[in-house]
Amino acid sequence: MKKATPPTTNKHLIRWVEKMAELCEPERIHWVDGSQKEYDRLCEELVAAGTFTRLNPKLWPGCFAARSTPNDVARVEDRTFICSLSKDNAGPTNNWEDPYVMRRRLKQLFRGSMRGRTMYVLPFSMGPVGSPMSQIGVQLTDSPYVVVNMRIMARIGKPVFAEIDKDVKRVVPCMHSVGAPLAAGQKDVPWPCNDTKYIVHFPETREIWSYGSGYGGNALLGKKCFALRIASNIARDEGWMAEHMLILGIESPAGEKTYLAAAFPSACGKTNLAMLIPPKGFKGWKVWTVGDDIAWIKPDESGRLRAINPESGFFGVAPGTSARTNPNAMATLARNTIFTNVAVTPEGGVWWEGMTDQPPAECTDWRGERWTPEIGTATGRPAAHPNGRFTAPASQCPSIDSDWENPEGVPISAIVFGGRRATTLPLVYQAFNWSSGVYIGATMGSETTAAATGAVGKVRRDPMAMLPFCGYHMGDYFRHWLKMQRNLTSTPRIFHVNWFRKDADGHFLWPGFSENMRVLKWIADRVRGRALSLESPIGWTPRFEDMHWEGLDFERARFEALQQVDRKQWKQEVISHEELFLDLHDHLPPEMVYERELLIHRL
Ligand code: TSX
Ligand code: MN
Repeated sequence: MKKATPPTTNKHLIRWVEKMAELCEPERIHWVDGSQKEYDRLCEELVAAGTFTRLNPKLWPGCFAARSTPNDVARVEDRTFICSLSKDNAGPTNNWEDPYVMRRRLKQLFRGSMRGRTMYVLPFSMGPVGSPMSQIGVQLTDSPYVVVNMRIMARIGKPVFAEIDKDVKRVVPCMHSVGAPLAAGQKDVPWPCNDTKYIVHFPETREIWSYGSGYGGNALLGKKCFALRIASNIARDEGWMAEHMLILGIESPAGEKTYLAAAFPSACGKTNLAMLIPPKGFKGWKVWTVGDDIAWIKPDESGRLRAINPESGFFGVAPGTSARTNPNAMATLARNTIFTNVAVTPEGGVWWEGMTDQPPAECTDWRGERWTPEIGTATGRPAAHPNGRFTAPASQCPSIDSDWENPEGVPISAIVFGGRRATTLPLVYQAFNWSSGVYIGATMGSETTAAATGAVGKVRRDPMAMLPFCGYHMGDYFRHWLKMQRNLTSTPRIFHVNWFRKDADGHFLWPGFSENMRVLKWIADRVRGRALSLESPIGWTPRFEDMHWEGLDFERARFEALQQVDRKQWKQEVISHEELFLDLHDHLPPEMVYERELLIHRL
């Protein structure tokens, strides 16, 4: 094996890389410097390997499209493990395996797993390099696709090695192999992966081991694995929060900025909200984007919460993204973007369902097969995979906030929970206080939309949108949320929103999208003590006259239907809260039981 001089003086790191190379037996080791030159060369190699198609530079400058194999298109929750020493610490909502047993199994899987391939040593910083809120990891991976995606999603390379060499921060080791070693002379495939997949977290030793997948959250280990599952453990131990939240700033015409963080389960349009453009009637108002997926939130010296976006790019779902639903996203992904599992047009462009009203006359679908609208209708196959993605630099977003890379983060005045609910949940309401807000987050749920994942329209509880991402017991996580209040001089106000309530005929009551600005404005006004509301059994709800209606003709009666708190429906709702709580019972903080009792009494 050829050996290069490591660009680091950190002995632990060098020794670990040597040990892992001995285990995985790669043909060569490449220390990633993170430069543009290196990125361009890796992209060239991916084109040569057939993994990437270079898009037409006149239409999509600096863009590439990749197709995965059909068995590697999404996160694999049933193959995701939290291997804490005690099963009890992982809780009933995580898969658990004994860390000693799992380590032995992983050693076997990784033995020789990189044969014939390059092992990339990829240092990354989650959060701006040098920020007191940032965390550092090093991912060893045999996937150049992962390296180029990580360069968009995180700060990588030389500046991070420099940070590691200061030796002041603990480095999280992240092992990744697609699990497809090459025999001598064996030809590679465009998307190597393995049918056997493991996404494994060791919370006590702060380690990640990922095997068999090259896709998104399974392989870009800085994101869900580190920034949520491992970071939630670090945050609990250190008194901060690692949350599955977007961060946005609302700016008034007077230039006053109010930042909020918001948690939504999938298929609620989180990225669309993060990049919202105010509608007519909001002259001089702006929404600024800090992040669309993850927030690290920490109390500052004065006892206020401040948040950073640990990522530097957007790994967004392509289908449904259009100039109508999210013009800022379309502008962001117009250049220097990697597309995965979308359709490619004969002109060298990309297309996905919902991008334009008219599909292209012909294209290559995400499986690499010829697709026409007629074939689509006949076979029922979409051109793009429903989980097809864009990986785009956050810096290219027209609405990116001036403080999005502030090492101190931005001050958080409000926390918003949301879900997709056809009934029961009003458009918006405000929690009475911190603990009733934690209850609202703990009991939030969303109706399923994808037929593939069970019954459509069934409410699935997803506390704080963290069910697949909390790296320890959900009950302890609620306790941590409650405890956070004690370190704060002022807590953010907590709200719940629902853009998806329907009338008796099954029509959406609320236009959503840009018009959500009206809700954001009420939230910002509430935070600053400027908007009135009514006390309802579930929390504070705006009256028609408390909302800004300029530019939208919206009937009072319709708003009242949207905001209605139906006691009968809510009694059913409280009963279904109990189902989740039963599972978590032995770790559930008593406050959650008290809040439920109070809610029942008010109903
Ligand atoms: O993202 C959405 N948002 C948030 C936008 C900032 N979506 C898309 C969800 C799938 C990812 C929404 N869909 C929203 C919403 O606020 N609301 C709806 C429901 C809806 C859909 C269509 C219409 C109205 C509401 N009306 C017309 O298409 C004309
Ligand atoms: Mn997410």
